[in-house]
Amino acid sequence: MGNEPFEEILMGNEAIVRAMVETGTKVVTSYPGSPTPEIATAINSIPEEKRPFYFEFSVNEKVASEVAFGAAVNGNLSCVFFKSVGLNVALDTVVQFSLMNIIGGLVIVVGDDPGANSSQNEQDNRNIYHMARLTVFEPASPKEAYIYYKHAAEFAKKEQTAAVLRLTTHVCHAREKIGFGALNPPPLFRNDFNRDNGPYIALTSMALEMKAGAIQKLKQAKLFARTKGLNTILSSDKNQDLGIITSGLTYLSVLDVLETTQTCPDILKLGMINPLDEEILIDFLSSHKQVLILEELDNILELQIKSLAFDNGINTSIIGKVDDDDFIGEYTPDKTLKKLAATWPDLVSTPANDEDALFDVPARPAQMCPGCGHRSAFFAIKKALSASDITVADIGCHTLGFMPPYNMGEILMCMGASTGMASGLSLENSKRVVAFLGDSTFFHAGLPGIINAVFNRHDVTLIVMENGTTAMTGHQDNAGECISIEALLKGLGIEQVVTCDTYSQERLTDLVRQSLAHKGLSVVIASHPCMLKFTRAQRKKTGYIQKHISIDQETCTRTHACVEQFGCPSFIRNKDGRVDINLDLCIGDGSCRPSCPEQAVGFDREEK
Ligand SMILES: Cc1ncc(C[n+]2csc(CCOP(=O)(O)OP(=O)(O)O)c2C)c(N)n1
Repeated sequence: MGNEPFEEILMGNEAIVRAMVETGTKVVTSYPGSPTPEIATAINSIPEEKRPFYFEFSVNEKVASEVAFGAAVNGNLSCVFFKSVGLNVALDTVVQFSLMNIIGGLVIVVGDDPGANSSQNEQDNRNIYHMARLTVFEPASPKEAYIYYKHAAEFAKKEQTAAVLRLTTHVCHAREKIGFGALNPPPLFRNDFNRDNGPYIALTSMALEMKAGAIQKLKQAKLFARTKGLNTILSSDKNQDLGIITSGLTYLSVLDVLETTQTCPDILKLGMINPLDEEILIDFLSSHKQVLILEELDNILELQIKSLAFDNGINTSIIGKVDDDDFIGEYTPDKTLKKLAATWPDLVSTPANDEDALFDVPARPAQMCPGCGHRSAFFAIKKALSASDITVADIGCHTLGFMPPYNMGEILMCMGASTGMASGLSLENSKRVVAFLGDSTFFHAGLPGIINAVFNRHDVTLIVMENGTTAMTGHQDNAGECISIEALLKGLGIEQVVTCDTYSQERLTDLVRQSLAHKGLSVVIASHPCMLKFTRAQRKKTGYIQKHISIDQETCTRTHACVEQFGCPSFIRNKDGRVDINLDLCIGDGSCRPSCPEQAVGFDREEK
């Protein structure tokens, strides 16, 4: 990263890191989650000694927000970033931010995920910013993500507050050529915390006084948006009757669709979506006969704009969401085209049959990687369970245990919820209840459920799926690197805590049986390093030779236990029943070998 201005094609997530450096951001914190983890990858690509700010992965989004806040009230411009549902975890803290005098300024980058591409829901966090009285900047492209981060930082510093940079999946992941600014020498770390900069204790009447301050800062936000020209009108001058109000990526979808039309409605693009600038909206509404509001997910803009029109006696016809489908999924150009065609058939023609546009691509379900320790764990644990046992999943790579052939994990909620749900299910229940939990999730939100089970003596067997990393989101570090989960659980007074490598499948089956027989909370730590991370590291070493598994075709009786019970994607079952190994996938770990009753699965000749 040079000091001079330059141009480069970068992802939105990467461009934000340059903006952090250019604005003199001093402290950055996060808990990983799509669509934002590449922000951390870009940060980590700067060697620590050259990085002009402090960065940490905190144990969860709430703690990450608190660390960034602490640094910001000490006078340092700070940033916290996480995914959509991360805001749920952080909310108890984040909802207080607008009440505080954050002297250094704080930027909260949240990646929403319309389409639930990599999330357990597609919640629209714009609902929350209104309640939390937070100013929200919404870029439409990677270039704008870079520019709007700088706006958010400037505003947060100026008003001594927190501001949100709202991203969505494709703004994070798209790539665009961006012109970057010059770097000034990084500011020094500040230690300016002083209670007189507060009040910082929001209790009783102070909370109300502080709320009045939050309302004032939102008014300043509207002025800031005007000075920066964040809410802009794109006018073709040909069609003054029709207008569109939109924001974020949907704006680009609208441009895409309207590229082919003869006339183009005027477009009001909102770059600041909370608070809304009533003045520009009233002007726009009053000067058009019909206005279509195009927004992904909920009808947040629509409800506010309709109420604004009502209060101001504006008769413009305002069209928002019409059917349930309008609330679901991404506003891709296809979907936007359909919506525009349904609203203004004379302007945009109805798209040809959908089927024509689809490629016939076979579905490719998510699955665990070859050699994944979780697969060995599920294979072994299944042998210890009976059909009546209830299995409760948690979020992580191990969630995939719900799929065939393992079929373990019949209910899933959110990170860390498995032990609590299992406790509830175990009450007055003759069925045994087994919960699963990943190691990163253990520290993130898993511990309170475990402590609750100890405290209230719930009869649950918990299996901690320990792989030494936060695998699902791209191998980020977690607290398990320096804190022993086994020691921690023993310290909580849990009597039955055992650890087993998941490749020792017979032993793991035995330990799960023993733990199920134990009354109260019992824990099995099913441990094996993430093999994707491990093999990647191995391949970087010189002289590394890839091992493979081979099948002795003379011994193989074609029972297919390897395919049907172990289910590693490296096995290929041919039409004639013969099983082969896909050498591009197989990592030669051998964890599949115990699955063959005939012992026909061995290592390839080279390794014997
Ligand atoms: C509140 C929240 N934050 C972040 C995520 C993204 N996420 C999904 S699973 C996961 C953690 C996975 O790590 P771990 O528990 O160790 O299981 P593994 O994938 O390694 O098996 C994360 C961070 C999420 N779903 N919810």
